Amino acid sequence: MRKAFAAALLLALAACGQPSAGGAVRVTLVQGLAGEEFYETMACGARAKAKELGVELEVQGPQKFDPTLQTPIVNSVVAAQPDALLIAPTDVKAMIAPLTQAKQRNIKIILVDTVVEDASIGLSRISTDNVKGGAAAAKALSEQIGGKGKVLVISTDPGVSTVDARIKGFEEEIKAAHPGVSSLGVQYSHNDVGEASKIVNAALAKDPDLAGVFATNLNSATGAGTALQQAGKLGQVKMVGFDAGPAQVKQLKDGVVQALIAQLPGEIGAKGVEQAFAAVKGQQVTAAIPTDATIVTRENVDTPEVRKVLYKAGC
Ligand code: T6T
Repeated sequence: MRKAFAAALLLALAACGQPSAGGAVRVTLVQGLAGEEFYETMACGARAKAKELGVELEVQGPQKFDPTLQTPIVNSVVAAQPDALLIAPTDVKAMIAPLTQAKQRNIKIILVDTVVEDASIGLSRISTDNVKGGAAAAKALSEQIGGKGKVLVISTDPGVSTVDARIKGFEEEIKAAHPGVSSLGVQYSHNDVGEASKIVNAALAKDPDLAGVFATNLNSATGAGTALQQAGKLGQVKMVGFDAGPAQVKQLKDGVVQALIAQLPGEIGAKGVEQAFAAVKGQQVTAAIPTDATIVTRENVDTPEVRKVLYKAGC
């Protein structure tokens, strides 16, 4: 009996994790997707700020942008009990339950980039104004196609707050101010480059007069651009993509894509650490922090201000 009690106690202690040796604030960043340039740039910003504040930062992420892969990561982070969790939730609904567990264990949660539908989760939410970004993409694409023609939107999955907001902004802007542009609607690539290419190939077969494509994130843009290039449609079909990783910048310079909407993932990560630190120290946190976006074109891509906002594969 006594032995069983002692074993249970040991297990419970292990689940509580180890406090930092030096008493530093312990923060874990759970990315939406490991190794992807948007989230790697975010991690770089978070690491730099953590160093400045003396925060112990761990970074983890799933191999796919998928709540079934992100949930076990969150569960193991909760078991290790850091002081704060910065997370880009991969689904507005599916990530509520694991994050509620984290909240119940008194881990301070800061949402970076994406959010969940439960407004009580996330002491601070830091992200681009994605509706505005989607509207900017619509304006840029309409301008590229001379204000008329069919356009297609390629996104990842429904239920991802950021890309859903970009679609909303795009569709609203087209309806409100671009009467000659007709939207063929949204198709979902599950954030897979190959799937995004297939969607564009099928769209070109069905609508050979397709005039434009809006790709709502990195992988959608990479796949869509590759398909347009391989189909020999450069110049005929114009494209605007969200995000500005090395592959997107190359596509821009090669004339595959006409404009990119670059976010500030490094700043999102840095601000996330700042907010986490404040929350743990009982200082004031800011509920919502919007970060800027920049329209990148072939004309401005090599200017010093724009070079600063392009994403990196590592720090
Ligand atoms: O666009 C970013 C991010 O904002 C979005 O939530 C998911 O996709 C990216 O990581 C880029 O692939």
